[in-house]
Amino acid sequence: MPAIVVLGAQWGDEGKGKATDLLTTEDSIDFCVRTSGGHNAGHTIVVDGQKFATHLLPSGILTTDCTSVIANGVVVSPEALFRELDALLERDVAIGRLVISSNAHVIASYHSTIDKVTERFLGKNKIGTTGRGIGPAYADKINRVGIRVADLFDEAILAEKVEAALEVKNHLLTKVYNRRAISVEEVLEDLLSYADRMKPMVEDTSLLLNRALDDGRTVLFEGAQATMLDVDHGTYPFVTSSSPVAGGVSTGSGVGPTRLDRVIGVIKAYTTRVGSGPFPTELFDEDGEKLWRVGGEVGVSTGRDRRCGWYDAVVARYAVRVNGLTELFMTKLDVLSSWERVPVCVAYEIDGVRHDEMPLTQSEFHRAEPVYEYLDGWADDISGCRRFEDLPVNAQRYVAALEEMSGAKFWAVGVGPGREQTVVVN
Ligand code: 2SA
Ligand code: GDP
Ligand code: MG
Repeated sequence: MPAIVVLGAQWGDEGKGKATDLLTTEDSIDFCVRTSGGHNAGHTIVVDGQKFATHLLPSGILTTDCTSVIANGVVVSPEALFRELDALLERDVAIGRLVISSNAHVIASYHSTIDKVTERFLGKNKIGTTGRGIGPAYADKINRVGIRVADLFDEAILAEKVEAALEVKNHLLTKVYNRRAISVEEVLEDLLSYADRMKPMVEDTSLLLNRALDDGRTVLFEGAQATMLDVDHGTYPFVTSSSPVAGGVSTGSGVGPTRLDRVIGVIKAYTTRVGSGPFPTELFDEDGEKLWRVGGEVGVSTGRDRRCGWYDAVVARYAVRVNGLTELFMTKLDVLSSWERVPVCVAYEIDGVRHDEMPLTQSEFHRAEPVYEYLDGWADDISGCRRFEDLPVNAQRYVAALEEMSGAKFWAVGVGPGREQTVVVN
């Protein structure tokens, strides 16, 4: 299977890093590609008990014979890029080759300033962004005042673009937000300081990846954020500013949709969400506290607590549909050990009407009440299980029931954070 997509089927932090890492080690992946988002992502990988977190870098960076690609759909903060690379090098980890698209957009310091200022201005209506400048950088891209990686290597063009980008921003910052203006010279100096180190990494990544596929190489597209955070298909406006769905892989990489062979959705055995926005199965009781505690549900990039709730099969079916998922990878089944009965949301009730699919409008979704089915739980610790048959019968039934409700086959189930703590289902 030459082109594989791994993406988030819920609100992020499903364990995409682990799924990618597993594929990278098992199937000898030649290229590991990020196609959307930026250093707002936080992917955790545990190898031989050692914990790694990647943010902007593809998880494949930890596999030496895999080329990691930051494709055109990503927004790149050069500062965050080198901070992350240097942190890995300081740990003496052997890393693979890194290639960056010349068309990827750049996050400059003013993007994160504007991100934070806007959130503060919104007050209780804030999105709960990661404050990394993601939204403002994508807004500039769409407004056609963005800076691309290629611009870093032409000082005159860069100066022109930074000046144009800051014209309106400085007006807003000084006149509306009561902040000091950002200096063009300071931004230029900062961006140019990364140019020499970045230049050898820059290529036409669409050409690179299409040629790789022509040659029968295996390419893994690693998702960041998730379906329900997608700017089109997610819980708008409580979303990120990119397209983490399968469609975004093509626009974000310049690899056409007909070339994608497997589209794997990563999904937790329950649900979590960071930031604001609707979340029908969210728990505010001791079950929610227990999921948070046992699951260790804290953001990898910002350290924010994740909101926790039960599995939502309506969200799962939606993710299967909008991404055309060929299979699902369920993580964190081990976290559910010890509940007598595990509720699973099979539909919503909105204004007294049952909805088996996502409602038409966001206002209805805000009012959605979960309709639960209760599945029998299991008490045994399953983190040592390595074959599906080794799981307690009720855990096997839980997986089978979720498979049936969600509308896609489970390829594998995670029973712990470690690379080896995985049970292949079929
Ligand atoms: P942004 O910063 O503009 O992308 O924020 C917009 C919304 O997208 C959500 N978002 C995320 N949700 C879960 N995980 C994310 N990454 C980190 C991680 C989270 C962290 O993987 O652990 O460390 O806090 C992520 N990135 C963006 C965000 O919460 C907003 O709802
Ligand atoms: P990502 O953003 O989708 O890559 O996910 P994160 O790394 O932000 O969050 C997933 C968390 O779950 C990480 O701490 C992983 O180590 C952990 N994890 C992944 N799979 C499993 C699993 O099957 N069981 C347990 N207990 N933890 C897991
Ligand atoms: Mg994450």
